Amino acid sequence: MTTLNVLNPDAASATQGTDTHCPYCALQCGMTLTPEAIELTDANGHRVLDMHLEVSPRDFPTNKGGLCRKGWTSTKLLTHRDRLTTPLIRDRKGGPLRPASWDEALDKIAHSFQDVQQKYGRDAVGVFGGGGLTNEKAYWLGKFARVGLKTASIDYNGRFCMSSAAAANNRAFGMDRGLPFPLEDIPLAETILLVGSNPGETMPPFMQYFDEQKKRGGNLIVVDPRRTTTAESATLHLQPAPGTDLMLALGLLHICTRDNLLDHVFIAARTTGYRDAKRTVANYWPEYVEQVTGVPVAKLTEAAHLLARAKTAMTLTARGPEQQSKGVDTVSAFINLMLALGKVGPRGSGFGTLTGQGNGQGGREHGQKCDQLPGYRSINDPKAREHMAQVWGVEESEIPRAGKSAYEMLSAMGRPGGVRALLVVASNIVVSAPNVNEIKRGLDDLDFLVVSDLFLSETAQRADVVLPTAQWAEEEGTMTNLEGRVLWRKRAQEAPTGVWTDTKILSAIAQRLGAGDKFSTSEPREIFEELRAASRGGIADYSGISYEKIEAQDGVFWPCSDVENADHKGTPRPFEYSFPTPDGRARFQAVDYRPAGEEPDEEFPFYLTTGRVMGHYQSGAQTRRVPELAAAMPESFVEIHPAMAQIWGIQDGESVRVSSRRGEAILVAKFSATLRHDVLFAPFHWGGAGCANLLTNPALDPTSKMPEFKVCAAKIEKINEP
Ligand SMILES: Nc1nc2c(c(=O)[nH]1)N[C@H]1C(S)=C(S)[C@@H](COP(=O)(O)OP(=O)(O)OC[C@H]3O[C@@H](n4cnc5c(=O)[nH]c(N)nc54)[C@H](O)[C@@H]3O)O[C@H]1N2
Ligand SMILES: Nc1nc2c(c(=O)[nH]1)N[C@H]1C(S)=C(S)[C@@H](COP(=O)(O)OP(=O)(O)OC[C@H]3O[C@@H](n4cnc5c(=O)[nH]c(N)nc54)[C@H](O)[C@@H]3O)O[C@H]1N2
Ligand code: SF4
Ligand SMILES: [Mo]
Repeated sequence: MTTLNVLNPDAASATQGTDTHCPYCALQCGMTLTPEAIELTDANGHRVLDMHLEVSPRDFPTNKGGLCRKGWTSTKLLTHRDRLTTPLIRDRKGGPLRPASWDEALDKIAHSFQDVQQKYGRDAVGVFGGGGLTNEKAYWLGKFARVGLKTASIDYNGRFCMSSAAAANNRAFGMDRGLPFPLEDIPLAETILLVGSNPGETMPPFMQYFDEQKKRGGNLIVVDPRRTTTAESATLHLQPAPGTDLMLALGLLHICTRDNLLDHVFIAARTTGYRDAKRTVANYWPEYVEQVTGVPVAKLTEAAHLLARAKTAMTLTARGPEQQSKGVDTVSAFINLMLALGKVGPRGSGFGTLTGQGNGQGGREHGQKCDQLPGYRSINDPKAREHMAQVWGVEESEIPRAGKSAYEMLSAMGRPGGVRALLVVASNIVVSAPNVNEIKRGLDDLDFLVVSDLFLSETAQRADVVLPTAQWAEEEGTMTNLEGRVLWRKRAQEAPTGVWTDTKILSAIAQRLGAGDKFSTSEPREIFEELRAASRGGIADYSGISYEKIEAQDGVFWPCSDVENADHKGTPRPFEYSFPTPDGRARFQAVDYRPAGEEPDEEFPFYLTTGRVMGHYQSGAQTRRVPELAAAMPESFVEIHPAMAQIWGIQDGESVRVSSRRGEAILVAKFSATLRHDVLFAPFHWGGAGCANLLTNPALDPTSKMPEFKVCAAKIEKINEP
């Protein structure tokens, strides 16, 4: 018997296994990876031994021993046969990709970037990052753009995810920490209003907290156009039309005001701006709100009273209300509601938003955003620029200014003034960006595309150079979960021969660009030390956090600037006594309703909304390659109400054409008797003809630049109709 796959001998000999976290979502469930020998039959029919990491759940505060199916199967991708293990180069447009050495690939990248910058200026080379990257990688990528390439053109997929909630939290509270309290506070809320979030599928172990809350006699109100598994478990389900959450929030505050349920002591003591907000709310009569949202007045009133009369209450939002062209105002309206009720701060009460990607929180703090420097600093703030110039050893004037947001940068690719070369690290934009026909056009018009990925994703397939990168269990780093808790993701085994880490790749390119002295390391721990210094004094201050401290106390909540005190746990509840605004008060925002960028009409009579299913993750580049997950959900589909399907002559399970003003997709019809009659729902986990983003509307929120993934107008047809 021969050994096929030689693992890190340290890990292989460890009997305890490695305590780490799941590679996927922001819950960052704790798991232990233990090496096990498995017997296989090779191509010649010989029995061989292979080493493989077994997953077992860990009793960590977020998952308390639970894992979803994606977590259980996550190690299958480490030894997957599709795994990239050598750089690939395309010699001419339209030609094939061929294997190449690292030197050849990196030289080609450096020359192409320099060539484009000489011809079109520095900002013509763009960088696109991802919220799945560790803090170290996200920080290194931001530094690579500003110091290595000296380009203003950097943004990331978090723009498509948390940007609306982030902007609303910043303007209300002066800080964007998705949940400003730990998950353990959730069961303390008598009433929870959960808006456009489906953790039953997107974070299954999270549901334990709602179960406990309900066991204590609490109420859960779910706002979702679909009757999801989460809505099924609720005390009350409100089913508004997509894109009308802002109206709903204004209506709830109107009812609470009318029925004298506000906390005027809290409003006076801890907030500003109430008078202006109150004035706008006066217009949102319950009957008017019912007309626009479709939620009956009786249910609106019941929800408002359940929330206002509870001693403790929480509102939690996720992508439903946020991925709209008015996502920021919508989140602001829900924050207003909680402030007016005096339900922000005391334990068991508060407003929070559920971050999605594994490091969605940390990934938006350390410089991947086009307008941001590490520590959640603004790139326009002269003091922040001075501080970073010192940390990086450059002149303040050399740090570029703010660039374009994600969709603005991507849709301008290849156009005058747009980027002509792009480096994509950890995102599959050909599947996940809105209006993908435009994204494909842009990628084709680029002079040069580089993609760093684990697999030949749909985006990597279009690249001029593809770089194979290490996976989660093969490198260490820190992740900041949905609670703002900084975690240590440990290394459990070595990466396969030929694969590099993203930090090593970036440092090697920087060297070839003449910035090697600023990128003299690629070790995560050394980069984390630099990140600590970079974030010191910023809003997201990590200066008091170390790997050892994280290990000792199940993670550290930022901000944490206490370097001396090894026991300092950081700040689990930053809003408990005051808000991090200049006057310590939270700020109401006067917001008014406006319709979605596109509403159903005669030609496109349905609302199309998009989202997730349990077994697949994001663009599906990873989970479509896990046999169990692919088998359970093999193809892209669209949910439709059976009564509407009958009108259109559509059978359950048949392939249909769904189209919008931007394109068409071929999807399998799936009947859902609990869906609103005017809504179609499609998940976005597939590429090709079944890609939901062929249809979505890139109407952007004016503040956050979030595209309207959750609302567009669409029609559905039988494929074989004349
Ligand atoms: N299985 C799985 N889990 C994941 C992910 C994944 O891809 N797959 N991704 C992770 C990431 S990055 C994220 S951001 C989170 C997202 O987590 P969620 O926000 O829970 O996921 P979504 O399915 O995008 O949207 C939630 C719900 O919003 C509803 N919705 C649609 N339109 C509207 C609307 O106009 N108003 C309201 N109120 N609701 C609406 C949808 O019906 C859906 O049930 O999940 C994380 N977890
Ligand atoms: N229609 C519609 N579209 C949406 C959404 C929606 O609700 N509806 N949601 C949006 C949201 S919330 C999000 S977060 C985005 C996510 O969409 P994407 O950014 O496309 O997310 P992923 O599929 O996670 O892409 C990650 C890619 O990086 C690779 N990868 C994983 N880890 C690493 C790493 O450490 N290094 C490198 N170099 N590569 C790595 C994976 O193999 C994969 O190809 O989609 C958005 N798009
Ligand atoms: S809920 Fe999220 S973190 Fe937990 S196992 Fe599933 S994908 Fe992983
Ligand atoms: Mo996300």
